[in-house]
Order: sequence, then C-alpha cells, then structure tokens
Amino acid sequence: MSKRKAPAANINSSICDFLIELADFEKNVNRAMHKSNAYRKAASVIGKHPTEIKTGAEAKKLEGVGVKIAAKIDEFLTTGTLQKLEKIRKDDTSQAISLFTRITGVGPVAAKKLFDSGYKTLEDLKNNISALNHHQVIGVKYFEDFEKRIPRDEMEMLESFVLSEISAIDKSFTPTVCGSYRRGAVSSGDIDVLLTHSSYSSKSKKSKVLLKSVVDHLQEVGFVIDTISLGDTKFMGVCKLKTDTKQDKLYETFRRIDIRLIPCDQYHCSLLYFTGSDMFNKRMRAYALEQGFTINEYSIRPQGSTGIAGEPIPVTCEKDIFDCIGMEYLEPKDRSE
Ligand code: DCP
Ligand code: MG
Ligand code: MN
Repeated sequence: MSKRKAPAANINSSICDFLIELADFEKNVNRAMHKSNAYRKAASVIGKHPTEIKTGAEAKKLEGVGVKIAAKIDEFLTTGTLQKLEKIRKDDTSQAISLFTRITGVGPVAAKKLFDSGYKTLEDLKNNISALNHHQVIGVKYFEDFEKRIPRDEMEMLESFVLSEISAIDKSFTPTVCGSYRRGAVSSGDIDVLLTHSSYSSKSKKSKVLLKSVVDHLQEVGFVIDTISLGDTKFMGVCKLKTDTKQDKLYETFRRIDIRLIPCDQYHCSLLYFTGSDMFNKRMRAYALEQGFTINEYSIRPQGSTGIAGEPIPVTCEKDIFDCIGMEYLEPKDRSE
C-alpha cells in the first residue's frame, strides 16, 4: 500500500472560513441550499489549493468558483473583511436563527418558526419547552455538552465500554463503532454504533425486542441517560461514561449516541454507509450510478435499464462493494470526502 502524505496545512484557511460562514448563513437562515452548497464547494476546492490565493481572478480559475464568489474573495483580500458578513454578524434575527439550528432536532425551518413565535434566546426555549418536541427538548437540555467534541481517547473508552456491555448480553451481537471514529478522527461529534445479530437477517421477521434489549441493558447499567427516539432498528439517545476510578479520570459530559440494528446479510453495506463521511457516501453513490449500480445503506444492486434496481449483489466485505463498481478501495481514514 502506498503511504499517503499528511494533508498540507490549508494556506487559504481565512478564505475558507468566511465561505463556510456564508454557506451556513444561506442554509440555516435563508434556507437557500443551492447558494449554500456553492459556497461549500468553493471552500472545499480552495482548501485543497496548494498555493496562497492572492486575487479573486486567481480563485476563479478553480472549478466551483464563479464570478460572484471571486468578487467576494477580492473584497476580502483587499479590505480584510466582507460587508455582507459584517451585516449578518450584527443582525439579531440571523444570529438567533443560526443559534437555534445548532440544537439537535431543530432544522432551519423549525428555527425560523421558533423565532417567529417570539423566542430569541436559548433561555427563552428552556423556559418554554412546550413549544418544542421531545427531540428538541433533549437538544436544549444538553445544548452545551452536545457542542463539545469527543476526544479520541474518550471515544476509545466509550467503544470498549459499549462493546463489553453488549457482548455481556449476548455473544451473538456484533457491535462496531463507525462514523468519524472509524475514519480515525482525532475527535467525534457523537458515537455511532452499528449492531448486528447472527440470528437476524433481512429474511427473518423484524425484531421488536432485539434493539430494545440492548438499550434497556445500557440504561440499567447507568450508561444511557436519555432517549430521543427508539424504534425497531434505530436508537438515538444520550449517554455518559461513569467515572474511571482506575485512571482517575472524570467523565462529566453527556454525549449523543446512535445505535442502528442491521440484518447480518446487510452488514457490509451498512458499515460502508455508517462509516461515511456523508460527502464520501454521496460521491461513491454518484460514481456507482454512473457504473450502473445503486448503493444504499442496505445493499448494492444492479441498476437495470428500466430504472428498476435488481436483486442485491452478495458482498463479503466493504472492498467487494468498491470492486463491484470498479472504484479503487479506500481505507476508512481516506474516506473524508
Ligand atoms: N450519514 C450520511 N448522510 C447523512 C448523515 C449521515 O451518509 N446525511 C452517514 C455518514 C456518517 C455516518 O452516517 O459518517 C454517521 O453520521 P454522523 O452525523 O454521526 O457523522 P460523522 O460520524 O461522520 O461525524 P461526527 O464526528 O460529526 O459525528
Ligand atoms: Mg458521528
Ligand atoms: Mn451520528
């Protein structure tokens, strides 16, 4: 295997920062997804550019940077700031709506609704939880904790705890921590656990109790603290490690945990999906379609000329899925985009 060089430091990070701030504004406040994606795309291309960009015209040569973004880059490079951003940062409405979208369970539409109903601050929401659904109540309750990234060493402790507790229930469970952690990230936003059971396949009856038995156990041992939602195959909740007396380490922060129960014959496609990143998944799925295959979180299927997908293709590992569509295999750590 070829050794990959560590990614170079982003020499144009100040340009990327303002483009991402604009992307977030367009998405969260204006709900203008096209504009938001355009800013995000430009930020991604510029972030990979190896030399310092000194003019808008220079940026415009890159794919995904158009006239308007080039003009903003010129303004930023000559004045050191952007009028548009200065205005957004001073605008109370934009600031309140942006803040609300940081709450789990609150998207741009709900944020705008809450703002229009007269709520302007987190305090307002905490004092009026009847305006929120259950997911949003949890989001407000743990707002500060959920904003904190989970350092990798804590992710390792969380992984070993969850794995040993689940194997204590039933050795036939296979739990895998996916998401950014499996990609080797130095910190993660939450814990994503993929769960299969050898007796559970897509041909067997849906199990109402399998996932619940795991969640119940994790609750009984004091690890799962709150539930956002629990269905037959998907759990979203809140957890916290107990104090680690051996290492004299205190875990005080509540963390978001997702658990997905997957039929064992769909394990590899789910592992691929749940490992991400979301950008990588989009890219791989688009590539698969070009090659005549449909990939989703359950299966890979040939895409017939009629537009109807065929039967799932059996796979024995993630690499089989890459091979199937003729894409070079990428290790999880190389799947950030
Ligand atoms: N996923 C996806 N598309 C989405 C959301 C999720 O493909 N819209 C997949 C890829 C993600 C995985 O699910 O890697 C887990 O979702 P997370 O939101 O937990 O994302 P990450 O674990 O990658 O990042 P973070 O560290 O922020 O949790
Ligand atoms: Mg995650
Ligand atoms: Mn997640």
